[in-house]
Amino acid sequence: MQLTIDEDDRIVDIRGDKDNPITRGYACFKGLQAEEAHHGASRLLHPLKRNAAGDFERISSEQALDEIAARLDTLIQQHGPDAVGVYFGNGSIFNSTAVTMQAHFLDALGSRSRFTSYTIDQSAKTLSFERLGGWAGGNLQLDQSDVVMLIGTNPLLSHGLLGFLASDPTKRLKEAKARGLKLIIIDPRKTETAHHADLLVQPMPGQDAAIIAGVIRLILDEGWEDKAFCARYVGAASMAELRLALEPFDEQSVEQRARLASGDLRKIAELFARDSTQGCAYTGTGPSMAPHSNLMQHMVDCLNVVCGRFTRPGDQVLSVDMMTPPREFRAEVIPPSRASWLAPPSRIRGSSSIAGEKPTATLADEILTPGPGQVKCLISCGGNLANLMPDQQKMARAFEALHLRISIDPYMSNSARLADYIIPPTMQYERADLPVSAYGFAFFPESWVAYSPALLNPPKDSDLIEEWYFFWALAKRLGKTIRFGETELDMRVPPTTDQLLAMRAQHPLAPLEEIKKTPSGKVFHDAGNIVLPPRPEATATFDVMPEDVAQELHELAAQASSVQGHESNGQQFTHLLSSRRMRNFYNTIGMHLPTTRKRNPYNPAYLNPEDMAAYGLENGNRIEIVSDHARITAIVEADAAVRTGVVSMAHAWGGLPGENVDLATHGASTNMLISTDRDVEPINAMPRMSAIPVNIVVIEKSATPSAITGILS
Ligand SMILES: Nc1nc2c(c(=O)[nH]1)N[C@H]1C(S)=C(S)[C@@H](COP(=O)(O)OP(=O)(O)OC[C@H]3O[C@@H](n4cnc5c(=O)[nH]c(N)nc54)[C@H](O)[C@@H]3O)O[C@H]1N2
Ligand SMILES: Nc1nc2c(c(=O)[nH]1)N[C@H]1C(S)=C(S)[C@@H](COP(=O)(O)OP(=O)(O)OC[C@H]3O[C@@H](n4cnc5c(=O)[nH]c(N)nc54)[C@H](O)[C@@H]3O)O[C@H]1N2
Ligand SMILES: [Mo]
Repeated sequence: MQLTIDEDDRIVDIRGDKDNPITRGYACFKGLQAEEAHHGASRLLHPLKRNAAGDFERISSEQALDEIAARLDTLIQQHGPDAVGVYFGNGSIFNSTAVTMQAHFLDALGSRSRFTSYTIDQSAKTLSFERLGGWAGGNLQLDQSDVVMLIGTNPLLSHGLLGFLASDPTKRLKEAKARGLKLIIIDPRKTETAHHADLLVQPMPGQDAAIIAGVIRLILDEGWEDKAFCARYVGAASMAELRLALEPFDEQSVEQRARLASGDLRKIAELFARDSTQGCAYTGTGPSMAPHSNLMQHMVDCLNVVCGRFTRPGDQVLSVDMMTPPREFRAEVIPPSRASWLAPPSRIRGSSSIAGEKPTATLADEILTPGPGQVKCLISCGGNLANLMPDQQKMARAFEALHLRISIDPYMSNSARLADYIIPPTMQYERADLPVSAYGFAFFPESWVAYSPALLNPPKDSDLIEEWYFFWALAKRLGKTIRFGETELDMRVPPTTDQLLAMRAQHPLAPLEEIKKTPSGKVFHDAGNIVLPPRPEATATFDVMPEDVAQELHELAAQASSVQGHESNGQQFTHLLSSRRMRNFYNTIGMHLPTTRKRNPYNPAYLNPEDMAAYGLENGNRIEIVSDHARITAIVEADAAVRTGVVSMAHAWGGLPGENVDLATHGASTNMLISTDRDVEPINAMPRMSAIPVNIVVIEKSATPSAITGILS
């Protein structure tokens, strides 16, 4: 970004940086709100502590740290280190010093109570990688693809297809289409991205595992798979097991259960496998939040395997993570590790830990369930689980049960409102940073890295700390030593942010001093990565149909849905509620900015006009949405892009459970409708957050919607 800053350290203009090779000057609406985000009246500028009367009063940050450390010390002595839990959410997940420090803080304490937004997002991807195996040759980029299939992701709005269509997505997609790229979209809603599709298929949500199973079956029956790749990297016996398990997923029964038009499945298989040679299928949050998400991801990854959609020896790896040490890219299978299956089961519903993290959907139960490991203190950094956690009612009880609640947040979020201490941090342009990086994953379409310096001083008379400092300063007070990556930190004198960033910059071509030389960031074309042939000893193959996957497919086939309605826990429902995101917010980020809120005062329940008519509804009318768990009131809006039978509605709205907030200015929370006790996936405990069976109860019909349209215009 390019900022114009006045002499009072205030942003007066902000725009995309045309010299940045990744964004090429593109910036989204949310990023352009930085002026209000940094200088607006809703920002918290001092730490707050809840007093005996239950009100917040100011406290200095060092005093707050002293008091919190004393409370933690007692809790750890009484209950052990697992009593201290951290939830690390989206407000902080891209802060490269904080994300590392919080993890090493928990290491230093010896606490296993680590939770992040990842496990309530798309952890199915990790599980599928562990069951099926992965590819050591690096990812195909858009420029290397002649087809792309997007299943339940809307990157032109969400920028959520990381590493692929995240930065400047619309132009990148248009350029690829002009080159001849074919785009297939599977989504119950004709999304912004779907306007560019060559083939759009609009099934009921929650049917993707069956749809892709059917597509693979068709491909195998027609012989459109990559036979040489399958022979070398899967094996004949495994291919036969795969085909056998797919037997129930014939075209007709899949199209019927997903409510697709006859011939849709064949069109997908033809365009993806028969008429194209390179390019993958990708998934997003839609299907990863619907039932059978782990199976769904396995089937999608399996589709890419049987079609051999991977880099080959001699191909260039266009995107390398320039913050992690270099590695070789080889045309080999990374064998299935089953790490999450082998990890000791959690005490909650036998779920596992995923990459060392406990599933976030089990956090409320980890707080409410007595016994060893019970979480008594929750440090929430950049998270807002009072809104974002499915089964919001249970999460509210969990907040109440906690002995100590800390929110590191620049705003009075619903979670911060429940805290004992609120610690507001310095924000984006007040601290130095590097791009997001996680080992082995390239988040950008090219081998790019950039350093962004602290450009603003924090507001005058404020008392703000950097997020990493909170964790370092607590560890120091508790007498613990933090290892930051490979480096043991001096616990007497705090490091500088730049020192920490230098420790994060681990690629020999891109040490921090080198990165700093190019303010818009640098693409390392000389990272020199050509995919190498496999080593002779690398004989691992993809495990396309392990026993548990076959069993899950078998169970899925047995659940052929009735054409009439949707059954859930013994009750019948007419519609399925489908997840989606809103353009101007990032979950609850942006909710505290009055100009953004004025544009979107609430989250509508979008219905197809045919469904609206069937219920006699007009825009602005109120309905009740009833699930097998709870009921919420929502305001309807017609959207022809949504298929019939579906309610498409964003999460992250509404007040706290029991609070009587005005629907027209606060919206409604879909997380009230979701149970985390049942209908959860094994291993990662993902709740049913999309394809939720619901009924619609009209409570206000064709009333004049003037009050509401008034706000909208
Ligand atoms: N503007 C904006 N951008 C965001 C966010 C935001 O809140 N607002 N959130 C950020 C976050 S946290 C994330 S994880 C990413 C997510 O990025 P995406 O995964 O791209 O998220 P969505 O835009 O919600 O797209 C999900 C799509 O799935 C569809 N869908 C719902 N259920 C199903 C289903 O069962 N099957 C299929 N096939 N489709 C289904 C929905 O109609 C929707 O179009 O976006 C990030 N970016
Ligand atoms: N029903 C339903 N539930 C969902 C989802 C869904 O699609 N449907 N999506 C899920 C997904 S994909 C995700 S990722 C989670 C997200 O869940 P969370 O990460 O808990 O939610 P966010 O709203 O992104 O929380 C961001 C918080 O960070 C604060 N913040 C903003 N800037 C900063 C900063 O610079 N520093 C700090 N410390 N804080 C900051 C904001 O004020 C806000 O309170 O929600 C999940 N929950
Ligand atoms: Mo997310």
